[in-house]
Amino acid sequence: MAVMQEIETKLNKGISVSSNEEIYIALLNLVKEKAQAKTVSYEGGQEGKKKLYYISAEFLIGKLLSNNLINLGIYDEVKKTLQENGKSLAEIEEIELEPSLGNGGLGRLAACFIDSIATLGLNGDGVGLNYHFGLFKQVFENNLQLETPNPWITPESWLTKTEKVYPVDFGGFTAWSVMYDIDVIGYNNRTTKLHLFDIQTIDETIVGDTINFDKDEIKNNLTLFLYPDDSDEKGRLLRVYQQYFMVSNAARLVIEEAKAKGSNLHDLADYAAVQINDTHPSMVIPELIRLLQVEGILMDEAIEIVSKVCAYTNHTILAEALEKWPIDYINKVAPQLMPIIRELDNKVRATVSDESTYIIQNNLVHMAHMDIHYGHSVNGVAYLHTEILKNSELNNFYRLYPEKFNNKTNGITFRRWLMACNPELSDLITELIGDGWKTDADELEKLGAYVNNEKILTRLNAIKHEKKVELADYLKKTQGLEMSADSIFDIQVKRLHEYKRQQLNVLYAIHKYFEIKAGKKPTTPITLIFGAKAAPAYIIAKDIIHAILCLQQVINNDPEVSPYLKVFMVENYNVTLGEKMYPAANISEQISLASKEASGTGNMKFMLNGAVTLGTSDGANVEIAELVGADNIYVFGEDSQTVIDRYERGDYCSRDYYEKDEYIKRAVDFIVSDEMLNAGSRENLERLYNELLSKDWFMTFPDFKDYVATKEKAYSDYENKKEWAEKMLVNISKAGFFSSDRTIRQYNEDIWKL
Ligand code: 26V
Repeated sequence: MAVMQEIETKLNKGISVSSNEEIYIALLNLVKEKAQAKTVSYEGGQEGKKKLYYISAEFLIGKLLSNNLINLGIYDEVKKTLQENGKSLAEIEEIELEPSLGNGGLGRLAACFIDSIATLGLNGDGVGLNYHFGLFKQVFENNLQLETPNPWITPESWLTKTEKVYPVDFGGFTAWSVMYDIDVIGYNNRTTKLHLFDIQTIDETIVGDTINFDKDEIKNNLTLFLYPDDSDEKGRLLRVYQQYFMVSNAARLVIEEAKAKGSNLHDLADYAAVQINDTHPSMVIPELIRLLQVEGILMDEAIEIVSKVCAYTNHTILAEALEKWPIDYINKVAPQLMPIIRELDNKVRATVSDESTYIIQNNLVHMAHMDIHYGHSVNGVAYLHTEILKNSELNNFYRLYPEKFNNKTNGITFRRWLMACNPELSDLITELIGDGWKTDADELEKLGAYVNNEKILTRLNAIKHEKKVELADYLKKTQGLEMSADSIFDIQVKRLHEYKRQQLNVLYAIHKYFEIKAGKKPTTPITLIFGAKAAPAYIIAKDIIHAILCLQQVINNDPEVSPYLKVFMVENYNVTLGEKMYPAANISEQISLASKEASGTGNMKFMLNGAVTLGTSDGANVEIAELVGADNIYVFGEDSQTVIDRYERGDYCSRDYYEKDEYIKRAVDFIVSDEMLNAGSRENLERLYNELLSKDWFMTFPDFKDYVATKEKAYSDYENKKEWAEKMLVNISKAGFFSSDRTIRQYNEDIWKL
């Protein structure tokens, strides 16, 4: 049946006489039906014996309609059909609410991975939690971030309620789960599933206008929010409840599905691979051991089986982000796990002399230690990151188990991050090299043949300009921000964290403001765009947001400066906004302190869309630099070893830099100037000022001078439109390596072996 008829059958009337809401629901149900038709079954002989369970506390999937239409191969037809009936697919997409089921990179990576798993036709599902509100929605008031609830579940949604329910035993009470599924539609391939577990007794009415709620009644609140505020005891405890609920359900699913395929559980590793995405799902190890014991398998064998099934991915080297749960918490939440965890720890103590690797230390359970001792694989997420894990952060473990360590450089799905968000560029690429790149990303290399082709370079520039106009229009309409597409779009979008150093970009903006006042005007005006959410309890991160918003007010209202420099902070940066921002960027800011950003994936999205990176030698930037060559990236700052050594010596003194460098002093002092204090709050601005002067823990001052010089070089190179377009083209042509299809192939070859 033609798509037109299919939609109208769902609508039970003509498209042209239907509302956008009705059409959205018709499309949603049509897609679900088509997805269902592409699921495969073990009984049907199409599904393999071994299955991957990618367990993750976060799946930042973003809106699904467009992506699903693309992966089903009907996007163009639907768009055209709607157009012919006076409707706009873009407007219909606006109706869908974004499920914000993740914080940032880690959650978005999981979403890219399940897309690639389905696209490669691999037998693997995602397993996570069905948060009702997800991450908070960010609103700005008085130049400050406020957090409000962000509901996304509507009566008709991508969720399908399944029959699967499990009792989960917590200390003192039992709660029943219910499993919801979201179809994961591979590009021209099969459908797999994202299983999201919910608690049957969830009570949304607990939530009012804020993200504060009664954290006591676990039965009613377990899946309300993603990572609720963990600055207080109850919040942290709730997080342990969430984690145990997630893995207990996952473990049952693993065992049940393996048994259904004929496993006797002694051979579980032939039926299941479990990927532990950071330490949030680590309790799956003792939980699986426990369930195997319930099934009659003895402890030692159960441990051996589980070790063959489980593999762990590390996503950060920040010590404060490595989870360590008090024994008391685990005893309260899941007392049945503690004897098993003790046994696991005792076995380590009996055989390993290095005490730093023990699982239980000072009454804390080190989750990553459990994963490394009792999983068969430990991987980092970029070359440099894995090297740092092996040689510094996890060196004690690397010496015990060198064979377990491996690198899997992150990737992104090109379906969402090019085909869907930048159809103009996607079409140009296909026109030039055919559409093989859509399934074999390495084919993008063929674009290299066009680096000297002026016509193509001109078209590339035209597309970039068009995407800038689109972004400018969108931000004007939705947020009242006014920017000119004729300026340089220099964009930094990512979570707000001191190590990512948005504050360094802020210091640059202030520096430039003074330079312009002094008469040094840029040839092309500069637009600095930020987007970032700060964790609700992360005080300094919120102060940095405050500083950016104050600066936006001061600079954009200064008639002397604003024709040449503007600063914007977009509100509520999320996947949907990212899809509009990456294609519009000229410069991609990746300025984390070297050694601190495990990989980054935004850097890849910018590159793929023809932005040129301005970055430190950190995370995957290192691999980008190697691929594109020194002429096509702007690298600055100290390298990771210099940084690691300085931390080791502990002799960094930010005040020394401040006193010796007049430009640093001028920029830092401006944070508490009358202009800024007029726009904002003394308390926040002084706190940031003092933090930089007394700590600057992430060493912005040592990199400041090089950052300014390198950024100026990039801006001046931008003036040569042709050469800049060449850089864009080289970046796009070398981006194939960062397809998550490549990453997933490597996970499968080295770890899962499906
Ligand atoms: C978590 C926390 C929690 C509490 C205190 C501070 C803090 C700081 C960082 C984190 C991040 C946890 C893990 C994470 O999201 N890592 C990100 O994973 C991405 C996908 O691998 C990677 O691209 C990013 O570089 C990495 O930061």
